[in-house]
Amino acid sequence: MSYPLIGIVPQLDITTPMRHVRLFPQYQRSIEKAGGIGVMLPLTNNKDIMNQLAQTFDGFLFTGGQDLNPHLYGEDELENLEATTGYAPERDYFESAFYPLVKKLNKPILAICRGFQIINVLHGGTIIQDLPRQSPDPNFVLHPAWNENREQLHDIFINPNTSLYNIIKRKKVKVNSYHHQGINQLGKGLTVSATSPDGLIEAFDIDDLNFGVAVQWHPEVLYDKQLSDGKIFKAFIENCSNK
Ligand SMILES: [Mn+2]
Repeated sequence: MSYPLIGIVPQLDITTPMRHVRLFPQYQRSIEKAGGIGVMLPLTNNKDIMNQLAQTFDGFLFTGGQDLNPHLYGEDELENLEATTGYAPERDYFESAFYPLVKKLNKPILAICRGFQIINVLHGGTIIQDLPRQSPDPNFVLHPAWNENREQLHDIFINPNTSLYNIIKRKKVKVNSYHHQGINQLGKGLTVSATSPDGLIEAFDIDDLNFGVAVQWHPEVLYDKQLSDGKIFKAFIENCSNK
C-alpha cells in the first residue's frame, strides 16, 4: 500500500526579515494520522512548476495564516482594525494562481481558516475584515480572535445534503474558533454547509469538486479530542487514495 501524497500550502512568518516559510506541525500530524503524507509545497510564482505540483500530488491542504489583502476582494483596509495579522503577498499570489489549477484537475481539497477565506474570495466572495466590529450579531465573542490553545469551542449547525454532513453525520457539533475575520458574501459555486449560532458561515462545499471541503475552524488542532475533526481528515485522505 502507498500513502497518498498531500501538498500543503506553506505558512509564512512575516515578522522575521527572512520571512521564513513554516508549518504548524498539527497539519502534517493530522494528515499522517488519517493515512497520508503531508509535504510542504514551495511558494513559487512559476506557473509551469505550479502545474506540475497540481498534477503530482493526490490532494491539497490550504492552511491558515495571515489576513488576505482586502484588495483581493475589492476593498480597502478598514481603519483601526482591532486585531490584524499583517498580509502575506507571496501567499496571496501563490494561492490565487494555484487554486484554479488544482480545481481544474478535480483534485481533493481541504481548506482551513485562511484557506477557506481565500477560496471564497477566488469564487468572487467577500470577507468581514473585523468581526468584533462587523459581526452580523453583537454576540461576536463566539469567535475569539486569538485564544492561545485554540480549544475554545462553539456550536455549528450542519446542513443536510452537504459533503460535510455526509462526513460528520450530525446536525450539530462543537468546533474551535481562532479567527477575527469571516465570510461576508459567499462566492459563486460554493454551498454553505455549516453556520454558527450567530449566522456566520463556518463551512462550505466547493460544488465542482468530488471532494472540496472548506472550514473556518481548525480541525487539525483537535484531531484526537473532537471525533468530527478526525472524521474530516479521514474523509479527505480516503478521497485522495481513490483518484
Ligand atoms: Mn468561529
